[in-house]
Amino acid sequence: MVDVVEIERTASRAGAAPRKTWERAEAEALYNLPFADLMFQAQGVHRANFDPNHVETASLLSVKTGGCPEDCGYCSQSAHYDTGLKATRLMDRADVVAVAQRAKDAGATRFCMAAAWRSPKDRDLDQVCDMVSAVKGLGMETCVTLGMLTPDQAKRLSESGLDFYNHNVDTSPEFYDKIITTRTLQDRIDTLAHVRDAGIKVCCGGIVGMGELVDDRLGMLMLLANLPSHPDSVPINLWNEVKGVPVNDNAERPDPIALVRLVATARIMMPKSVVRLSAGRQYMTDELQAMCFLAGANSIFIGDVLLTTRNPQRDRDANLLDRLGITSRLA
Ligand code: SAM
Ligand code: DTB
Ligand code: SF4
Repeated sequence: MVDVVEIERTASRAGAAPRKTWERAEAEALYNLPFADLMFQAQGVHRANFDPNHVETASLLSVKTGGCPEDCGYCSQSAHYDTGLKATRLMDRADVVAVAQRAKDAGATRFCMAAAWRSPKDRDLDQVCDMVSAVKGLGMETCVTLGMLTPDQAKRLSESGLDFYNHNVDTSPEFYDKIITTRTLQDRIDTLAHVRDAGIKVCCGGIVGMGELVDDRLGMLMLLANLPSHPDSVPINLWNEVKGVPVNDNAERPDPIALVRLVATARIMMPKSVVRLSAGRQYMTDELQAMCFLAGANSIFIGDVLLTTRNPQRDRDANLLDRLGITSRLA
């Protein structure tokens, strides 16, 4: 079991005091408000902080796929499970830049490069830094997710011009050990502190639909909202089904209304964070996605694949945003 108090203490040592320490009862009370009242509050907070008719569009590329030594029970890329995925080496910079250019042409403003590592080797990090500089040169925002970082590695990424680092808490402190055993939640909190200290913006969220309770989903939001500063981006992933991983045994897709409630609660608890409706949108109806945007979600991944799993087709996304009068680079 993870010691939440110790995590909060470490988090406080690492930076400024939390903006507001959310108590469980407060988060629960928000989440359980009558639906119309919850949506009204979330809309108020959203409109006070963002253009309610704009959604950010990001694109993902797996620059190093599979063969990962971690045992994250949801992931197609873990070497612990037989998912049928072929491991690859780190891509060449020129190939990455070509994909980024195509993503930009297709309407993406941010390009996120992911590697299936526990943590990068210094030689690999040099190559990723080169990729970051080159993609920035295209005029796109950059994000990478490479696993755990040392303070020095975070500094080097910052010097390469990196805008965001994605590193998720994934789930609640109470559920964490049922999903991952090879690295602790505290390891992740430490990496987030190194990223923040290096002046890189933090992208941090998690996954729902892995068999967790509503209490765990709220515990995850509390963990995020009680970090020393709110993550700049909060990806909320719906577990994208992968054959051969342990999560299959307990996975249950959340009730759609529960998902909207969660997004609205995230919006209220982290008013200025961009909330990204991340993996799993292909399971959602247009109406459910529209409700999530009303609840305060204001970013999506575009492109037919995420890292190794499916995402809605570009035309479906463009058509949905168009019907909602939402501006993005997709239009
Ligand atoms: N290896 C790095 C790490 O885990 O820190 C970076 C890549 S990893 C794929 C990034 C995040 O993607 C994970 O933390 C998890 O939240 C999310 N993710 C991975 N597989 C997923 C799946 N099948 N469905 C939804 N989200 C997933
Ligand atoms: C995040 O929270 N979601 C993205 C990004 N960070 C790297 C990853 C989603 C991965 C979905 C599973 C896959 O395609 O392999
Ligand atoms: Fe490896 Fe990241 Fe997948 Fe975990 S989520 S197995 S660390 S690639």
